[in-house]
Amino acid sequence: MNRELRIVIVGAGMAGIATAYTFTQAGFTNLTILEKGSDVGGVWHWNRYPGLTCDVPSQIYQFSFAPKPDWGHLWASGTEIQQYHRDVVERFGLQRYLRFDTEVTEMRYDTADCTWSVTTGAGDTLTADVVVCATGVLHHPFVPDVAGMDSFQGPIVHTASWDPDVVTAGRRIAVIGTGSTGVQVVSALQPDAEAITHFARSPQWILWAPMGLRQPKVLARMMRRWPALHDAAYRRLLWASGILADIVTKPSWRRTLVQSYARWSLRFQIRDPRLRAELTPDYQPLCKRQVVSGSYYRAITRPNARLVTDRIDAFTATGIRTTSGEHHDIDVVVLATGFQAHNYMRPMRIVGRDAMTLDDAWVKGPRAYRMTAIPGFPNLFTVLGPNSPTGSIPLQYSAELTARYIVKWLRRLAAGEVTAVEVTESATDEFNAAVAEALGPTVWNTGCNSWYFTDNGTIDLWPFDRATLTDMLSEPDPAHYRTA
Ligand code: NA7
Repeated sequence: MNRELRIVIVGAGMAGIATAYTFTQAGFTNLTILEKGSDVGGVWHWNRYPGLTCDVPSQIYQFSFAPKPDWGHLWASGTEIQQYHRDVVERFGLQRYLRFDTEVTEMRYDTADCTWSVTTGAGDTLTADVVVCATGVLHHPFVPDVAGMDSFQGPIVHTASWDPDVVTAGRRIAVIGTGSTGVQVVSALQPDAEAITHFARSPQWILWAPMGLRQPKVLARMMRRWPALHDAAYRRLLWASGILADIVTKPSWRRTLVQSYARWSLRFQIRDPRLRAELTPDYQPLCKRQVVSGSYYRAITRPNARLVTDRIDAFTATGIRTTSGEHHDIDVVVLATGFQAHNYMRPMRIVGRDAMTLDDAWVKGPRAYRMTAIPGFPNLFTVLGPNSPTGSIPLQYSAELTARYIVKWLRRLAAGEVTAVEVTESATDEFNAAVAEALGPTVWNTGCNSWYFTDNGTIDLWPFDRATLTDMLSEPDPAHYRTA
């Protein structure tokens, strides 16, 4: 290498860890990872609500370079996943690059030097040759603006900023939101609540799965003893995940079968026709991010639980009033109302070439080239950026692949072959046109609203299969980049 690149990675969540590992393995060790939280893990650091469980099986929700044979459950809890991230960071010596409690507020590109000035909330400025934004997708909690919220006298807690001091046992709890989080939190809080009211503006399809199943200890012993077996199991699961990508991206009998299973999950578990009608969505299964649970339908039929499908009109001092005029007396409100999923690295101010801001570049919604490069922003990459496969392909796979792709540019920059690299507008347009076309037949486009949609009505997902993902990110195409 002719020069040592100064690299800043923003974010120490799953994408940031995958990137840091990949870069250090490739010999790029002049790294600083800036993390606004006090720990690694990203979404698994911020989310600590009761019942938090990953809806992807643990043996596939892990880094390929750090297989964990002994997950406690087939679907791991948030706590166990968070510990896994800490362990990986320690095992690969990544702590030395980390700066916690450091929020990036601004990044500014200097065209003359081909460097980025990265400013933190504390007012420090770092100079970087390359910046990687690994800032996550489900990051900024969405808090609805409901009339009278300020007047409510009890605690209101968002699941993504859970307050462990909030007492829920023996209380009358309201849970607002029916996504994966709402379903998990209702299931977890119902047994000890005096009463739990689930406000369901739009019911979701819920696939039954035994989410509480422990991973057999013998499996861990076998995989520890024969790593090749573990490796084979991982690759088999990766292959199996391809079936999911196929199901969601192309109409087929396989999609119909899974959708029938979702309908069956409801019919089989909810016998009361009135409740079943209330729990039946008016869109196709799999259209929204699919909710998976083995306990929700049981919880919502308990005597202390109630489903409310009337719209919320307002909060009062003592509860919630719905549009039918009914008042629900409530002690604690849990907002399981999701995230502003398309903010990515904002609200940080990013100023690229020719004083272009990211807000200007994304005025019509977030867009990038192959999830990772943005025209106007040289020497800046995203890992799990716009159009990441949050609905189909394992995110660790995608993050590692993207990091390896970026390494190809790091090598050329370090060798002095180029000092600046920027994706072209035309390559980005071409990629986005292909994405838009491929999104047509996906199940996400069959008539529901979900966090997959941007404010501009586009779907922020990856509509291709894993082979296409791998192919697109195997080697940078020089024709798609402008270099200096
Ligand atoms: P989601 O899936 O975005 O769900 C948010 C829920 O909150 C959804 O049911 C919304 O109803 C509901 N919501 C939002 N605002 C309101 C108001 N004002 N009134 C009533 N209901 C409201 O977030 P999650 O945290 O559950 O899951 C996010 C992802 O994390 C999940 O997909 C997995 O990938 C892991 P709506 O459907 O808009 O009518």
